[in-house]
Amino acid sequence: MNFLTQFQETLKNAENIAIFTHKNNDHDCICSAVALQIIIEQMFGKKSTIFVDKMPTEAILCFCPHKNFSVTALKEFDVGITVDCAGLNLLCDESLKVFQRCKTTFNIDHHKDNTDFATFNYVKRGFSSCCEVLFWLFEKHFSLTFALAKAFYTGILMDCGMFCYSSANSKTLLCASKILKAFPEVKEGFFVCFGVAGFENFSITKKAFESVRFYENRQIAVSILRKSDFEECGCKREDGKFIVSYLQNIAGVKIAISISEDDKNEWRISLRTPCHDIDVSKIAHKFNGGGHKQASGLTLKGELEKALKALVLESKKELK
Ligand SMILES: [Mn+2]
Repeated sequence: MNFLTQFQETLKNAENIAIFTHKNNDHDCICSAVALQIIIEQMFGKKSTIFVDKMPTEAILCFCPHKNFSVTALKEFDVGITVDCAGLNLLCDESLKVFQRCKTTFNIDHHKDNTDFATFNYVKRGFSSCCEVLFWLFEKHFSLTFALAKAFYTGILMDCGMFCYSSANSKTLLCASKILKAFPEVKEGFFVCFGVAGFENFSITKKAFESVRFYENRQIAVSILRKSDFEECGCKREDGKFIVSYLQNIAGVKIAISISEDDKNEWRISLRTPCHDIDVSKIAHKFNGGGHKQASGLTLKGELEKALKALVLESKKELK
C-alpha cells in the first residue's frame, strides 16, 4: 500500500488526530501544520490538534493567522503526524511524549537527514520545503482555498530563501505558479517581511555588524550577539534572525555564521552559504544540529571563545 492510501485508510478510522511541529518552530513547519490541518478537514471532515514547542512569533502568524495551537500534552491520539521534523530529537519533550503514545504515526518531511522514525514515512529529500511536499502529495485531494494557498506559499518562500537556494527547482516554481494562478494576492506582505525593519530590528542589526569577525581571507563571517545586546535594543532573539542572511550577502563570504546567546553559555547558531558546492549541514551535524545544504542551525553550550573556535575549525574543513 502506498503512503497516501495508507494515510487515507488510517485517517478514515481515526478519532483523535495530532500534528507535530519541530522545536524552534519556523514558517515552514507552522505553515505545513496549518495546511495539513485544512487538508484533513477537507478530506475527512475531521478536526486535528497542532502541537507547538512555543507559540509562533507574530512574524510567522501574520502570514498564517491561526489561533488554535496546543503546547501541553493533554490526551491520547489515534494518529500522530509530524511535519518538517528530521528526527524525534527535533520534537520538544511534551510533543515527544504525546507522539510516542500515538497508535499510528506518519512522518512527512523534506530534510535529507530524516531518520524515518514513524510507522509510515514520506520524505522527499532535498525538496524546497515541507509545504511543497504536502502540496504535491495531496494535490489531487484538496481544493485550494485562500488560507491553504497562503500557508503553502509562505512555507515554500521562506524555506528556500525566496527561491534562491539550490533546493528551489523548476518543480518548486511550478508549485508556486499553480498557487499564484489561483490566488495572486498571496504574494502580498512579504516585502514588509524582507524589506522593512522596525527600529529595534535596525539597532540589533547595527550591533551585529559591529561584532562581525572574519576568518580565512573573509570567506567566513561570524556575528556574535549576547543577551545583553538584545535587552539593550529592546528586542527578542528572533528579531536577529535575518542577520545571517546579510552576512552571506557580503561578496567573498562563503560561510556565514550568526551566534546569539539564548541562555547563559548557551548559543543558538545559524549557518548559511551562498555557494552551491558547500554543505553547511555537515558543520551543523558535527555539533548535533541539522538542516539543509545552504541553511542549517545548531545549539552550542559552554564558553563562547571555545565554541567559536570549534565552529570556525569545522567551517574551514568544509571550505576545502
Ligand atoms: Mn522546512
